[in-house]
Amino acid sequence: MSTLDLPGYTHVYSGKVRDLYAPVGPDGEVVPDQLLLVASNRLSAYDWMMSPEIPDKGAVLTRLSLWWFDQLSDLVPNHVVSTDVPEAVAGRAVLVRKLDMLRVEAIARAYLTGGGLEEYREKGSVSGVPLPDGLVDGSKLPEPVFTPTTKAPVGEHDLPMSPAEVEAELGADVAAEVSRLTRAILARGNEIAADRGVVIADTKVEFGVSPDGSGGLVLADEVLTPDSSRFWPAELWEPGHPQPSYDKQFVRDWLTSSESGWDRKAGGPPPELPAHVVEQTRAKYVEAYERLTGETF
Ligand code: PZK
Repeated sequence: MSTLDLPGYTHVYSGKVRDLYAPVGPDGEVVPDQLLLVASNRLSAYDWMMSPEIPDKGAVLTRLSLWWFDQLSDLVPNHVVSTDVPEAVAGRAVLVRKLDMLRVEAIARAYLTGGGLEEYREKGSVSGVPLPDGLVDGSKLPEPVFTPTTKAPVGEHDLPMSPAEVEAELGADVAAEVSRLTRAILARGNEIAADRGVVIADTKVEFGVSPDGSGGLVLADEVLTPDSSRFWPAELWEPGHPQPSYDKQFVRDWLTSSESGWDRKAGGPPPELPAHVVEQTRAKYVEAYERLTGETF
């Protein structure tokens, strides 16, 4: 993975699709209260990193996240400090307040699919919330449900957390606030997206608190992007079967078609994406941005 040489910053950590850098002060000391969050153009599908990268993906996600932080600012404060960042990452990086991150993946679901659907089929409930009979893949839930998971290390999969486990980790008061805010963020997201032809099935958000212990929860990371959420084109929403993913569908469809020649079950890496798949995927990210914000990318 390419760690960039950014003037005034030192690399601290890389995830699958994002990189963290720490600012370095004039004395050469790391600035302790800020981080540079860089969104890459990397894309993963079926747990593999694709090659080549998707041009502009990092910039689309960064701009979308910044736009959502504004839309949500009356609900929750956020970690954004500045978008004045080094030239090499202009448009796809944000300087943020360094927080103590909660050790819980805060997920809310407004529609039933994926792991939530499996749990519903087994138990008739999701994360302890009883649901009506007769729901199918893609059904809209009566209201958003909080379905937290653990934060697994890179390469491992997150596991569902029970309400008791979340309370043990965060305390009852913070746990209740994380649940309330996560559901409110998804509800607000869907109020806005509904007018613009996008369904936000579910989303994962991350909260932190100031290291000095002052103040309440702060919304961090990226928010309501195609990487942190399931976006569905509203005109194609039809409960009863898996919905096409807004962003990765061209990649998944090509990888599983005879054209790619890839045998997913054989365990080997996927082939290079052809230019037309890269371009169609870029176009879907841009379309999601433009539909939601009403702005040209
Ligand atoms: C923080 N991540 C996610 C994983 C990345 C980013 N404001 C903050 N303060 C402290 N830590 C984080 C944040 C934020 N946002 C975010 N991990 C820690 C993450 C992998 C790569 F670039």
